[in-house]
Amino acid sequence: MSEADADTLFERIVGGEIPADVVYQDETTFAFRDVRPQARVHVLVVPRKRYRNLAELAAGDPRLLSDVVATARKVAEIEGILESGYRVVFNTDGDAGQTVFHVHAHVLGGEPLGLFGA
Ligand code: DGP
Repeated sequence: MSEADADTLFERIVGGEIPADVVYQDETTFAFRDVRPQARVHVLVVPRKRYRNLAELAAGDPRLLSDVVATARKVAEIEGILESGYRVVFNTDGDAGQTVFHVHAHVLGGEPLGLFGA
């Protein structure tokens, strides 16, 4: 995939142009299953409006960031992992391994998760 394709990938998923397993959507956010799940539950939450990464979203529209986090909670509720626990990860740029430059929260759970960075 070219860099430009990777940049617009999630916009095309949000727009329905590329199919995805949608878990939840509302006016400002969109949640769908990760195509390469790293846990029994692995859902991506994106704002409909594209920001490149967490740093740009936090600086540009903190309210929209709070919508993304609220949607992560909704996803946990829908997936039945609110009580058992879940992890929210925003990979941000190079060392974190971000590959798609449309900010997204990974919502992970449904099983015990390994210790981070171990
Ligand atoms: P990150 O490394 O944080 O940028 O994560 C990007 C995630 O996006 C990665 O876990 C795999 C997922 N992904 C990539 N392409 C697609 C796709 O076409 N559909 C779906 N559902 N997920 C994708």
